Amino acid sequence: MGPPHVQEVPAVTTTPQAVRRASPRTRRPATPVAPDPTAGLLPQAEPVRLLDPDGTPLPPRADLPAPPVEALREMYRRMVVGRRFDAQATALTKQGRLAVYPSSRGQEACQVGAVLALRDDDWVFPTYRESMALTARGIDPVEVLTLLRGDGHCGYDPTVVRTAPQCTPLATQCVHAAGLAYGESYQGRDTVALAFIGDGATSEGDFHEGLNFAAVFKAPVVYFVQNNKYAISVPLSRQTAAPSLAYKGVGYGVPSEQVDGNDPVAVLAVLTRAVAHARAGHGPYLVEAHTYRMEAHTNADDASRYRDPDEVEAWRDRDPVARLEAYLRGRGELDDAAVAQVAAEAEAYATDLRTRMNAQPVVDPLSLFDHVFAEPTPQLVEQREMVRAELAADAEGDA
Ligand SMILES: Cc1ncc(C[n+]2csc(CCOP(=O)(O)OP(=O)(O)O)c2C)c(N)n1
Ligand SMILES: [Mg+2]
Repeated sequence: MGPPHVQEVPAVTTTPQAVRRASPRTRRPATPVAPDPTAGLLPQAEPVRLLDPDGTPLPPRADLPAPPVEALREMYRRMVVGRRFDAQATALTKQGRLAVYPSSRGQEACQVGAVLALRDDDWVFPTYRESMALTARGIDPVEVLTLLRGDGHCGYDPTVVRTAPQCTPLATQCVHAAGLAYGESYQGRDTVALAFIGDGATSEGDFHEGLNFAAVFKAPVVYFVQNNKYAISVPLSRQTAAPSLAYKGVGYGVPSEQVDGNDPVAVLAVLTRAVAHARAGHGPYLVEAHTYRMEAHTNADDASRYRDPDEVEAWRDRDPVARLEAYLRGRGELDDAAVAQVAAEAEAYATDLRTRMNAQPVVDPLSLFDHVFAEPTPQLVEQREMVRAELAADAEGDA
């Protein structure tokens, strides 16, 4: 009850049922019901899931074609090799061969599913967490790890492998992806750009600006949020009050979906549909995958200070690699021999990486000034000369 001088005003309802009920009593003509402006934009209430956590298939869905089994076998292979790569990279930090490594263990279905949903001539805009996606894309793992070794430059040529350098400033890749995708469509090409982003980074302005620009200009971008539940030590509950991150699309007119990110079949199916939407000229698409970061944020972080070990154990039961293996075995598409063959391939991949990472790279400090601008600015030329003179003086001092 409000104060006595304030008249109680009945709540305004706009549901079609309310309009129908009110009409006969007031004898006014029925108010036409406007079409739902959010139709096709909102995600399903529950994340899309096609496999149970133990790999048992769920009933097929009419709205979502199942990926071909050959693609799933290839997904399994790349996920197993990817997991071994990830473990090797973590070990290299302990040996002092890598400065820092953000693991994506537990996120294999997302990392590999995104790559398999794209064509080789599409573009990927990764964050620091996506080393596994880049190796799954076929980029040399030593080149992938170059930045994380402390080199000032990305180890691969982005224009050759159609993959931007891994972004550490959160969400900046969202605007880069929108710009590139718009440029490609403007020139009549049907390239799609996929931008990875974390749950925490959806709170950054660049995520919203990228989404808005892409929607207004119908840029063919898939924004792929890997909601791994933490932004370093900040849990999702302190990050957002939205029902789920996929609901952030509707405000920009971007169709969105949420998916079980540890269900490889669902991830590939949902991302394939999102990429097809963008390629067909309908503009951007937002996908949120519910997954979990099994390791600490990086090797420099101690996750036991802010995470309950029981929570981690519960996610171990939803392991995406074991889930896909069980599914493929159940369909007769994978046997012990095939599993052993993939494991041997993964081991050889890790051995080769270890051997090549043992070679100490020689980095010329002056290369820091290369590739910043096509034509260096006068300030850069001056700074480069200062560094060169200092290095020369040091060398003389040593002699
Ligand atoms: C603009 C900016 N602010 C802060 C940071 C520091 N930072 C690095 S990673 C990170 C957490 C990001 O979490 P999330 O987006 O969920 O990605 P995840 O690491 O979980 O993959 C923060 C705050 C940064 N790199 N850039
Ligand atoms: Mg996160």
